[in-house]
Amino acid sequence: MPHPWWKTSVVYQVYPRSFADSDGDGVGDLPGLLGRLDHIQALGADVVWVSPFYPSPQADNGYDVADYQDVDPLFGTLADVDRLIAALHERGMRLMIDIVVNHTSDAHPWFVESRGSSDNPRRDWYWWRPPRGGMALGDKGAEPTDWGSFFGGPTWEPDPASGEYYLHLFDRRQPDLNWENPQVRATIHEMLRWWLARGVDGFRFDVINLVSKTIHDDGTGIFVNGPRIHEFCRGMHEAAWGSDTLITVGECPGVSVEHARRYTDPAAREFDMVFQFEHMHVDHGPAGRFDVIPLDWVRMKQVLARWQDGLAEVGWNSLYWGNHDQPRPVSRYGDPAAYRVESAKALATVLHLQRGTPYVFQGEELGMGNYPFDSLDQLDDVESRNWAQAALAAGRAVDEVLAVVNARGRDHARTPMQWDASPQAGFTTGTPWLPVNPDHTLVNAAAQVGDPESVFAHYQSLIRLRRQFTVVVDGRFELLLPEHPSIVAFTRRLDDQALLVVANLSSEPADLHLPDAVTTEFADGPVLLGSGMPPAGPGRPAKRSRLAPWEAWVISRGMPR
Ligand code: TEU
Repeated sequence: MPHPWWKTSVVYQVYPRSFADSDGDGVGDLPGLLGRLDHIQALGADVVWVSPFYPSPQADNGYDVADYQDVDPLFGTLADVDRLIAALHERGMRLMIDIVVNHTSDAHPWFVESRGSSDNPRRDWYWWRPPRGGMALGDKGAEPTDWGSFFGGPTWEPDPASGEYYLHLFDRRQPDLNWENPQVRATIHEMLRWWLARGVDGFRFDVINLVSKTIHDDGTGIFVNGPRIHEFCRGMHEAAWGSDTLITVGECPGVSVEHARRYTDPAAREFDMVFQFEHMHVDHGPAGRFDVIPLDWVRMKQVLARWQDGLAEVGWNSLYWGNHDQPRPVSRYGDPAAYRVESAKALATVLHLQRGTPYVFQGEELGMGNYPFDSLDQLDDVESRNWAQAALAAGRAVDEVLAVVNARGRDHARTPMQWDASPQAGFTTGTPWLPVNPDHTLVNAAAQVGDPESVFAHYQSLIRLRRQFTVVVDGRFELLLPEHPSIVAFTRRLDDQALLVVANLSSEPADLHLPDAVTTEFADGPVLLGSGMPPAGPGRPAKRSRLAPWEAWVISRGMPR
């Protein structure tokens, strides 16, 4: 059975506000993206995922949609989307758009009507509830449930006009849609068909596993992987794209391997893959994102191996270290100060040679790092601002709060793309909405494209390996050295082909003791790709007993040369 096309794909994520600004207003836009497709094509990615560009008050930078079938003038026009689709298709590339339907913006006409009056036909398009237990609106504990918003505070916003609360799992300007209402589901299906008719090739579904909710009068209920979630996801698949082969990924906070098998089992006809978060939470303490704990690679390897094994027979993994919601990988997991290039390459090798579809977030292919925020006023992200405010109100010192946000904030991913060393990094001729990272004079595309030693070139090589060797796409994953504190080593096997991948994810040298059988098997195998290796290292890599900081390589066996 031939692969669906997306199984050999590599997806490049574009955050339109920060990618390329064509009109000098300091905010990226679609014509800017159109002008930079060569970069993405040269990298080797064949799918472009564009974060939301729809009309929006930008309370959450577009993840608060006020019209699903148009483009915010900030980003351009529908004609620009059509041009983008045509240009990508001419290049043999595809477009994946971001579908945010767990919630809308509070400026969306649906919500304006729903809020308008309790007997408005759209009232039931959202979750309205009276205060609990006969209490008065706004009383402490009167919220219909005790749920906490992802962005801090309660999930219920009081509406004095109607004396009721409405639900928002994220910001209060992002009211949740009521998917129990069949009209809501039918309207979303229609909207997806409308975009498909326009030529888009796939969808990224924002927090899609939160759309099935139960809310009981006693204040209990659930919203993660709710009781009708598979019915809703399958219903959407059947109604919107049926058996057309799109690329679809469901963002699913709180999803387990077991759940993911159900969401991504082709027979279930829901999604091709999901974004899971377990590997993103290895350095999160019990209080979540802003509860900073040290990274433990042994725990990280356990998570990665569990997902590789868990979806080996059924389903499919997405592979990512970063996106617009995460700090920059080289700063979070690497060593941008002493080993930026080596650590960026080693992290990429470990990710791209696993089984699944890799996602490259804009700038990751250049080794872009976190921005050195030196004041809380510089923050834009609603989640970080809310958390900082609450932390200060709880008496935490400004410096401490700044240090935490500098470790975990989402704004790091959202600083402008670094195209060259010019004052605004070639991103804009105006004043960027977020400051350009001062390291752009060193870390930029112009300095890397064409340089065989660059991080960019390393990503090109990894993507070429995926295209060249089916073992990279389909090979079974087997973790080696699970207890080693810094070395990530694994094999991939498919029929008589095999790869050995070894990386020392530390700024300290590390002793390597591979199982004898593995050493023997790969002793004479050619190095398909290596980085951070000491010049003319002593002997064949697989026989080596010591790895340099951030040294990484992949050796093959039984591959046609
Ligand atoms: O993100 C959902 C999500 O998981 C993150 O918001 C995360 O939970 C949060 O940062 C907690 O630390 C999606 C989008 O990717 C994100 O940009 C949006 O802000 C969010 O949904 C709401 O639409």
